[in-house]
Amino acid sequence: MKFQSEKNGYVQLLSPLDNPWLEHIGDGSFMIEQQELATVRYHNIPLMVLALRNNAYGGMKRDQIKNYNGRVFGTELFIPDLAKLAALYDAKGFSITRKDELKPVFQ
Ligand SMILES: Cc1ncc(C[n+]2csc(CCOP(=O)(O)OP(=O)(O)O)c2C)c(N)n1
Repeated sequence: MKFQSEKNGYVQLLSPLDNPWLEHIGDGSFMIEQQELATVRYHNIPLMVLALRNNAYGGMKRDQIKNYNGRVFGTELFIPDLAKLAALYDAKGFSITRKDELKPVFQ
């Protein structure tokens, strides 16, 4: 699957599935769209997802702290075990906390 950004900002599907894809995403955004893993599973799309975990809509939380006198509302999240969630969609899930754990997971 290849996507190419166009000058006017939209994204277009250029070719059928051919290469594995890596998506990197925040844990909050992942939770909003995680049901798309069902589509990925249904069509056997070769996708890897790297979800960065901070248990928050981090950018929004930062802006609340900075611009609203530290008043944080609705931006701290409960995020379940995403490796277990992956397993429910027949995907392999790994939880890592250190940089040196990354390479073995990709291999
Ligand atoms: C469907 C949808 N709903 C809401 C938003 C608004 N939105 C933009 S970024 C974001 C969350 C970002 O949190 P996270 O992905 O955890 O990244 P972080 O800021 O922590 O790095 C949200 C809810 C969106 N982009 N798309």
